[in-house]
Amino acid sequence: MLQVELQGKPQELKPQVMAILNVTPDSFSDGGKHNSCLQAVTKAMEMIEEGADIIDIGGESTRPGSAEVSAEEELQRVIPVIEQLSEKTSVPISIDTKKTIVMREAVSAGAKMVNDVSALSDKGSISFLSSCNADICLMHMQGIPQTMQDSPQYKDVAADVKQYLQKRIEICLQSGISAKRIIIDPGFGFGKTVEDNYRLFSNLQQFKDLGCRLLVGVSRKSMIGSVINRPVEERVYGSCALAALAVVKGASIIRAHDIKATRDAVDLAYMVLTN
Ligand code: 9MG
Repeated sequence: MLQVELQGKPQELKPQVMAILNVTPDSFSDGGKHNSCLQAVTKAMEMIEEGADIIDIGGESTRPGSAEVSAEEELQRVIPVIEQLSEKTSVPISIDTKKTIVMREAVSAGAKMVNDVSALSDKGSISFLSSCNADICLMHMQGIPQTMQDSPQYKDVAADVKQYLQKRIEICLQSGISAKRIIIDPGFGFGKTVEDNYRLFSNLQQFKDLGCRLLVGVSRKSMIGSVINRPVEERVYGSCALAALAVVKGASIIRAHDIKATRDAVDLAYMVLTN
């Protein structure tokens, strides 16, 4: 967790809940682009009411097996939502994208953070981030979403992921992006077996050595379903259990679907941590 000095004593900063707002065609049912934009903004405002600190807007699915969409399509999905939402709230908006062009347009529409599951692999993304003030989440992924779960391979999953993130941080620092703006994420479920995910989770505290805020995204993921044997719509309690544990292990940001429940879990874990 991020530390600040208060009256000479280091104080933990309260962990944040990042709300997931997918704006893919299957997210908001009935017709028309305008209608779904309105529904997305309404959903975001509800999640803010429930305690979200950041809204993470994504127009391309990163689920295992999902297909890529064009930049034009992604822009059409996310930009109107960012424009309208940033008129209504000062809660920071994050853009979940791998594409430099989408990052650029989203930041000029009002996004304050870039969440990139490819850790700035697209051409021009590092130089764009070094030219603006947006925060950046660098996530680890082995492979690409279409095939990443086919046969993940690691020598030592925690050490390998940590080494990768350290290299990505170094590249950012060399490009003038300060550590304060960088958030790291081990990427649960992105090219990892269930065992890899739990080994990573057990070693989460080691990632704090890298000197950046740590984001954890496990909400409703199959690593939870495979242990408690429940379908995706029944994974709220499991997601909250891991959210609380992640806070105790040093996470500063929890990415989640179920905001009310996650807020409670995070606040209680934080209470334990600070007493
Ligand atoms: C987009 N997305 C889906 N899962 C994610 C996770 O675990 N972390 C981050 N940063 N983004 C994610």
